[in-house]
Amino acid sequence: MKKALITGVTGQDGSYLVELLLDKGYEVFGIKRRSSSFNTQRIDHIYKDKHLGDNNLHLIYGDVCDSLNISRIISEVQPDEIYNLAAQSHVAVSFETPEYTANADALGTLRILEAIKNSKREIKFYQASTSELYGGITAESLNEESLFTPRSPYAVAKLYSYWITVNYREAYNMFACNGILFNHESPRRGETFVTRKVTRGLARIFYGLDQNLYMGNLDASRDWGHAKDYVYAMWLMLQQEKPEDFCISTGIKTNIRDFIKLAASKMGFEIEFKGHGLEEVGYVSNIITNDSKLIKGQEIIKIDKAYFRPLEVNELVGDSSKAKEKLNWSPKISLEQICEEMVAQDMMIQQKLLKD
Ligand code: NAP
Ligand code: F7E
Repeated sequence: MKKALITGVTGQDGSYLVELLLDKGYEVFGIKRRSSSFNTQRIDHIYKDKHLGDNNLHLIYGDVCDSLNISRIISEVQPDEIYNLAAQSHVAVSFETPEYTANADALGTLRILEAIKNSKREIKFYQASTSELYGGITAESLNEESLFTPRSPYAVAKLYSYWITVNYREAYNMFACNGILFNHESPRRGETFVTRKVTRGLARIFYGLDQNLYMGNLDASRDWGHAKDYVYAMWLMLQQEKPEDFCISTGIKTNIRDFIKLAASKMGFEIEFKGHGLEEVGYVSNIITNDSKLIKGQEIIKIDKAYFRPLEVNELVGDSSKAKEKLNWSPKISLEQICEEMVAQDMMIQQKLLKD
């Protein structure tokens, strides 16, 4: 039985990766942070109480900012594969907490690579690199050869991790890969990332729990895929003959305004936008469903400059030809399906809150 160690196991991607690896017969060890409140909601459905029966998922307390802890876990677990997903992953938050972001997102990776090197074992390593590395580049589609021009403390920290992964691969002949993943979403996405903020926020307005949803830059565009498809690409990268870096994306870009319209349509109403800049509003232009508290003409989307970033990445769209050719990977789940799944879950959660 292969052993995998996942940092960031309590996050969106960690939870899907655990499901995939257990399904493939792995014994999985997940590093979770000590927290004063429960932080395992995304994996509670998988994690069984050890006292209740067999269990191939083990959770260990740890933090990528603590090198002694990371070295001890790696030497005790002796994994075949390590997936480094732990990060302060919010771009806007990285402007507020740049030092912590660098510690976790840059030095965290170094700590793991050093522990692998010192273990003298052949451990395959996956690094969660990101399309944010491209930052300011405007290109039709970005691939493994495109320039990196990071535009946030998050992206700069991830740039260090990208290169230190390449460096350990070349210097110490380690099996270490970067997955340069474009945005990927799901019902398990954190509530402050834009897609989930929209599906959750519109569901609350739909049921009359909130009146408005305040947003930032609606002109930005992203290339959104499903987290489930993307964790499969992570696993594929570590099953290759030789370690390489891969871009993972859908090749389709959508702007924030259009995602809002799509989410509304999945709830049974339509939104139009009027006005410009901070004065722009999104209003209910048509209501198809009978179940909502919405009123035609109601102005529900407003702009708050607090959600603008000191530097924006205006658009990102990827080219995954290499992954298609070498990994035989392509995305299976469309943005329509992702949005539908997210909307269904958020409507259910908000409706339940209303009843409680
Ligand atoms: P996420 O939901 O924010 O999960 C991040 C995980 O990292 C959480 O489990 C979090 O623990 C953990 N973590 C944070 N700081 C830590 C620390 N110091 N030590 C140990 N664990 C720590 O992120 P995600 O969307 O699953 O993304 C997974 C990885 O891929 C991240 O590295 C992210 O930067 C990268 N990435 C994401 C995307 C995307 O679109 N989702 C695209 C490209 C790259 P808590 O639960 O305790 O907070
Ligand atoms: O923003 C704009 C915002 O926070 C997307 C992380 O997983 O993907 C993610 O980073 C866009 C940006 O994701 C709001 O300005 C407008 O242009 O959902 P996001 P992100 O910054 O692209 C990459 C690949 C990662 O690696 C990261 O870890 O949406 N936007 N209004 C807004 N964004 C937020 N969050 N909130 C708003 O109100």
